[in-house]
Amino acid sequence: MLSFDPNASRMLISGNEALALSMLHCKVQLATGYPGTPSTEILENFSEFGGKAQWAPNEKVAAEVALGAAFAAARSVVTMKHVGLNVASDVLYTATYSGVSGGMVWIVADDPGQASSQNEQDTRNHAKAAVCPMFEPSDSQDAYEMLKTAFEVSEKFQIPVILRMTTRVCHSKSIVRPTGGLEALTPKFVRDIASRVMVPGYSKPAARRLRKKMEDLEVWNVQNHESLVVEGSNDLGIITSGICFHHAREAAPEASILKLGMTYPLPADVIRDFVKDKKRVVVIEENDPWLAENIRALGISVEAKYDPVFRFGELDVNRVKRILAGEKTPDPEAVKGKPPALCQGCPHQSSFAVFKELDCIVAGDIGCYTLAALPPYSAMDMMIDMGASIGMGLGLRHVLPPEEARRVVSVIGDSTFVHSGITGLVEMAYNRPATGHVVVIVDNSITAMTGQQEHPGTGRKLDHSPTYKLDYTEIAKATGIDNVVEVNPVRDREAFKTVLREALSKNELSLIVAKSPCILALKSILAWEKANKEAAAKQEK
Ligand SMILES: Cc1ncc(C[n+]2csc(CCOP(=O)(O)OP(=O)(O)O)c2C)c(N)n1
Ligand code: SF4
Repeated sequence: MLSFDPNASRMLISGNEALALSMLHCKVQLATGYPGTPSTEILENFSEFGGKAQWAPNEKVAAEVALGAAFAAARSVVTMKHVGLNVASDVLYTATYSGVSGGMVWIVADDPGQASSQNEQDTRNHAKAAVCPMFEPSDSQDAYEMLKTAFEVSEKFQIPVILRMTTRVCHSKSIVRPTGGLEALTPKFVRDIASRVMVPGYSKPAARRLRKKMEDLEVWNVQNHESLVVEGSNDLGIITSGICFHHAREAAPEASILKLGMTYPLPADVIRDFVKDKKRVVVIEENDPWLAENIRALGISVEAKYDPVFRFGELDVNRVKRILAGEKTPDPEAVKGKPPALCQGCPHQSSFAVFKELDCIVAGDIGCYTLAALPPYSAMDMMIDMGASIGMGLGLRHVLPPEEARRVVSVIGDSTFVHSGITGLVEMAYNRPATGHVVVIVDNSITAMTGQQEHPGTGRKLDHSPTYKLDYTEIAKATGIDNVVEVNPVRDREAFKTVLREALSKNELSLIVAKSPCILALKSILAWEKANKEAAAKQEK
């Protein structure tokens, strides 16, 4: 539900809300993505504004859909969290070669400090490796403006552009004054096989064209001065980007600051000009020392943060002060909060109690149910990335002695199964372990961990309207799984235990769908279903 009036001239909104507003003003024709904290609300807000927003099964598919729209000369956005870009990187690394006909912006949200992520990777490495121009907003107004500029760049240079957000910029509220958007584009298809079919004969010249675009883009970055210089003392200069700009201003109000807006390609001449009269220049940035390393690679001497201490976690004003003071001591121990836990009455509790009772070796996956790795359950033995449970479980089955292999079960959420579990089933039937294998989909009928998003298995779209519902049982049968059983682990815990025990004892391939809704989402699910039924009945009349 929107908490502000999108037509106001001044509003206090989050970075994610500012992006959705800017997407509306920029007349984005299609926005796709896959949920992931801290990026999820961008599409939800855009949909509430009446924009065309849709969840894809995963980030790779989302990026491909958005790319197709940009090939058809439309303006498109794809959203994801940082690890989502790993899934979609296969698209990005060649889409920069092919270029686009319309405008395409990849909004990728990093999570320094790992508020809700399995790692702390830095998207800026992907931007450089994929040769993709990149902007880094520092607050909501920046997010609003830079999306527009990102489209201008994308359309002028016919290239996808990354807008790199971070948790603090996504979720903090600051003032936005809308400044107007862009003229609408008119989608049309113009055949251009040499630019769009990346076989070596066409991709080799495309690679050269891309490098030339980056040279031109650097000139554009210098001339358009997407950077901001805050004049101050020549004793201390700070080069920064994103949220760190605000921390740096507060930590060192006397310093001169160069805030970089477009951080790839870097505006080398702007940086040289900034450092030339400064006695000392320090780079302030979260995550990897990416700016510092790339500025040094230009032959410009700058100080970087002390890496072993300041590479991890978000920065704040105190930590920036410590960096500027050249401190190398570890941060004071943070006060430990209450560890996260499954909600009271969560259906995952029943499933994991059974895995524990049966002494299963659980190859796990990502979702609310990952919390079952913590006490009191301690019932998940591994978790690496979305969809990995099935492959890892199969690997264990292939090498462990039979009596141990028969304890192995792969446990995966419903959204995660659709995201990247289906190919695991294909592998399971293709390279069948001697002891067979057992996969359990802990199906709570929603993407709970990121805040109750729909997915193809719920039968509802992003705006909760009805659509085709994926049938896990039919998928399993079609991929060659021997046994498929659906059981409610909450209402029928003993039946679930019996089904699982039997499946583990056979040398066969089994899929168990442990179906019981997320209790936090249940009320909303019932309301959406009721509204859809009523709408269908109205249409029939
Ligand atoms: C590649 C990637 N994309 C997105 C995410 C964010 N994320 C983590 S788990 C998850 C899905 C959780 O849904 P589900 O599997 O249904 O489990 P539930 O939380 O409902 O128990 C998402 C979107 C991620 N960690 N990695
Ligand atoms: S949100 Fe739903 S799935 Fe997640 S812990 Fe709570 S009840 Fe369980």
